[in-house]
Amino acid sequence: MLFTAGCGEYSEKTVQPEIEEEAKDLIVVGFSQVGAESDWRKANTESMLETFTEENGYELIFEDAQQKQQNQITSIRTFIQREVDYIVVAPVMEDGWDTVLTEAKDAGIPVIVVDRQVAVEDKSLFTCWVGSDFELESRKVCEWLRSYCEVKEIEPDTVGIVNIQGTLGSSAQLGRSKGLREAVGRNGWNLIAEASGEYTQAKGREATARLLRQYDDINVVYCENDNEAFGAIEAIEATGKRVGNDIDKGQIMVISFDGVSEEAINDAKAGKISCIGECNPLHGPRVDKIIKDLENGVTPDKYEYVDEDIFSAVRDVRTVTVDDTDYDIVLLQ
Ligand code: GYE
Repeated sequence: MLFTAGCGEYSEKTVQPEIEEEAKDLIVVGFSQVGAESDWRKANTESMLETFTEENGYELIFEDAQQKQQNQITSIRTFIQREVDYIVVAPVMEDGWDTVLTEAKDAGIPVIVVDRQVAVEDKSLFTCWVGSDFELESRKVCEWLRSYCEVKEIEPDTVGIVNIQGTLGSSAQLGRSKGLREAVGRNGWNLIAEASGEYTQAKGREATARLLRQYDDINVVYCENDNEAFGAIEAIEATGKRVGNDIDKGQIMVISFDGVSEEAINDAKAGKISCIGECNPLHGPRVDKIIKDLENGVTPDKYEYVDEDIFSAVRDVRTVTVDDTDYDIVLLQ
């Protein structure tokens, strides 16, 4: 650089500094992702990778935690050492963040939490959160089941549910299990058993198969995501039973969450998944907007909930009402 200074014939002289300037201006984001356990997660990762590109003014350091919180803590410490501009974390579970987030705060690095939440007493340990209302998703789906049973004149005490839970201690699991338990209490259904399928197809299949061997009065398998539902369907069909809505005629109904993959939507169209509570994974642009706001001195909302639908191919229920709000079912054809 010094060498070329003043030598007009070197075109690098004018080009070079601009490139360096640009490189310096990139906003460095360290993102700790949960893993690659589900279709939802893959879509979420894609949304983040598509958004945080150099073209959009970012340098992204992406770390996959393989569903282990300890890996996330290690990644966050590395981000702090590397003095990133922002830390973005999709936390595996809610508890256990106080120490590492205090370290980030002491280093003066803003932390944006995405998807699941962190349960920290001191809310100043993170800048803001954006994601889904998992309990609301569950309440909508449970209200769909209540309406369906009402229309079909299925007695509440004949409804026997097993809950294939997500990763225990994650917000998505806590919210979806809470919504179900409350609906069970309110409606007089039977919650026969709960077991985690860790949001994967393989574990969902295993857990469902085990419960089907143990109990013979299961007629609803409530899966806390679609991938577990794929596994549940395989497990049910392997016993020779039929998957479907007609639980008063011996079929086993599968209910789930996400509605992200074509496979899930096709299963719903085919009547194999009766109802899906949508969970929106496209958080890249939302986090981008938050960072832009922060860069411009605008304080983002502490909690930002995204709007979500409810999908079904069953034509008997058209709307569900939760907390005085009506949600039209997106009827799949
Ligand atoms: O529903 C599931 C994923 O936290 C919302 O995690 C997310 C959940 C999603 O593995 O498929």
